[in-house]
Amino acid sequence: MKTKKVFIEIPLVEVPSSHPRRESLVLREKLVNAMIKGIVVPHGLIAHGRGECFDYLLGERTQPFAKKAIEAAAAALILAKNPVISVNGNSAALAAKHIVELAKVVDADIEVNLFYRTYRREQAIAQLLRSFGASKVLGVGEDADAVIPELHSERRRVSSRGILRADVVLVPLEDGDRTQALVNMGKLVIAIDLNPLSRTSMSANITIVDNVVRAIPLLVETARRLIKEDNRYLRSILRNYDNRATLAEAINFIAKRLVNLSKELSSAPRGS
Ligand code: PTJ
Repeated sequence: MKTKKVFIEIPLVEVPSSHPRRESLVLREKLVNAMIKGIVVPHGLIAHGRGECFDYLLGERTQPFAKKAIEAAAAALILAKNPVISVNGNSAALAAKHIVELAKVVDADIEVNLFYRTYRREQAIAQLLRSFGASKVLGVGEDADAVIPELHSERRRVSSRGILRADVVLVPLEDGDRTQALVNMGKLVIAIDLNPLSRTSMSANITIVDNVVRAIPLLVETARRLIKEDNRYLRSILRNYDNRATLAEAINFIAKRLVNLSKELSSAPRGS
């Protein structure tokens, strides 16, 4: 991929502890810092802004439909023969520590897979994951030796030891094309996407409509709990899971929340 070097002056700010939107601003700073380190691309900041908007609509909480999807996702990852967690710039910047933890709990491989792929970014992301204890990171350099059929973006390049042979793939912050291509290859795809209307959300087998910063730690906790259960119970969780119903619940939640908020506003006394 051709690259362009630019000089951008980025003011570094300390988010005040009293700021009412502190958590959200801290996440922005994390992403900007990760961009300075070459982990996140500028396009990733735009993607985050889209996510922020949906997170606002979801009340910035893990809602019951997301908890249900997290339970199904944990069951699928535990039951999988070759589970792989696909990592891009944004998910590494926001959740590297918990991605490594999850990989250990469910015995999954971690693979770097980038839309805007450069060797330098692959290495920076792998290095970050290693700093949190990842012993093996696939998809870096020559290791991305295979290709996903039907795909034209850089996301098509995968490891034959990882995503190519995986039966279950977790894709936090993904694009719709690759999700569909992975599903077409017969893999069970788990997506984490704040937008229940995105093509990724619609194409995945299990969609966790939540922020990766909340969903991945909860996935770790849920996997730790479910790993003690027998396979029959785990398979029954998967059998009873309906992704279309989950997405419908998420959309319904947003719709109802907006109606309720507008009712509250119109019934409040003027000037309040
Ligand atoms: O690191 P790279 O090169 O692989 O590039 C990654 C980006 C994110 C730039 C690339 O995948 C991209 O362009 O993504 P999109 O198509 O903008 O999609 C991002 C989706 O993730 C949107 O549907 C957002 O709502 C959602 N999203 C953004 N931030 C979060 C999120 N979902 C969960 N948690 C978030 N923090």
